[in-house]
Amino acid sequence: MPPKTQSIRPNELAIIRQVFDNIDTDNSGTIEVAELAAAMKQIVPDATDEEIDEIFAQTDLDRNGTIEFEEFVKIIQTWLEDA
Ligand SMILES: [Ca+2]
Ligand SMILES: [Ca+2]
Repeated sequence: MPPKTQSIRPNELAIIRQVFDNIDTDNSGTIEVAELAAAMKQIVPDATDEEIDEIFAQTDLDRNGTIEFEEFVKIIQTWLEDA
C-alpha cells in the first residue's frame, strides 16, 4: 500500500507538522474550528466566519468536526498542486 503522503518529501512533511502544531494551540493533536479561525485571522485579518467555516468544511474530509493531521496534509497537497 503506497503511503498517503507520497508526493510530499519528508522535510516538507516536517514543516507541515510544525505548522499544524502551531495552529493546534491546545495540543490536542487535532485542529478545531476555533483554532483554525485564530490562525486564519493572523494570516488574513479580514477573513469572515463564513470563509473560515467553508475552509474548515473543505479540510475536515471525514466531517467529524476536527481536522486531523492527515486531513491537513491532504489540503496542503491540494494547495500545492493548484499553485
Ligand atoms: Ca486542538
Ligand atoms: Ca476530520
